[in-house]
Amino acid sequence: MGTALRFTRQDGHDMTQDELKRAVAAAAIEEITPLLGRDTIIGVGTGSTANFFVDLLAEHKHDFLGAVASSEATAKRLRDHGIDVYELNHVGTVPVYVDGADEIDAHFNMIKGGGAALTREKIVAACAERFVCIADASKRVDVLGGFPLPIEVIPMARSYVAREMVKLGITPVYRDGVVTDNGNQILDGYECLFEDPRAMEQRLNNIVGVVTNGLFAQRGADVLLLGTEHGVERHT
Ligand code: ABF
Repeated sequence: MGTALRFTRQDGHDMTQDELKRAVAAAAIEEITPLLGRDTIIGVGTGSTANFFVDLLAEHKHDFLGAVASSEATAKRLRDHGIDVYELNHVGTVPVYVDGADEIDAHFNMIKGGGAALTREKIVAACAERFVCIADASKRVDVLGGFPLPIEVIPMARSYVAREMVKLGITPVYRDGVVTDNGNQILDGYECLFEDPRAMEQRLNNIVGVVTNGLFAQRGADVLLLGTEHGVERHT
């Protein structure tokens, strides 16, 4: 069910994508505020939408203990704001993980990893009691696959994984020059729509040499805060 929260631009102009991202980030702050406390450690994602969230979160930094980050870039941004960053192994579970997506469907399955942080994103998501996805309306799709599917691979397995992707009907393209925070490489999968993302996520996981694929279906989002020109819609 969706409910529209506040916020429309009054001057008659269409909102920019950045304004939509900032709006959903602000809505995410409202969403997590009841969870904040002296001992609370929250999970924080990666990307430009997550960056807006981090910047707004900084205004509340005295209301919670710290954060677990899904990338080195986010860890740095958090620290630059004076927010303590904890290692996930020392934390266990987090009550909430807030992150963006490249695409999200009506069942809250997502494609993530355009920023190459998919593995750590999937790990933090797995340890989160609640996943809050923040996205502007351009990310909402009927079927996943318009955005190329990122797959993190062990470098020596890159060609093998690429051949296995072709067998599954996915066209692989090596993201040249990108090294993930884990020292691995990225193949982007084109020309395939994912009618059954959960099954495909499993199939891709079974390819030797795949570290993580960017389908987030087995553990999708629990809440979607979607920025539209009419306001932020909250979907659960
Ligand atoms: C992360 O940031 C990724 O999973 C996804 O690739 C990306 C979305 O980026 P942005 O918020 O910049 O559109 O959430």
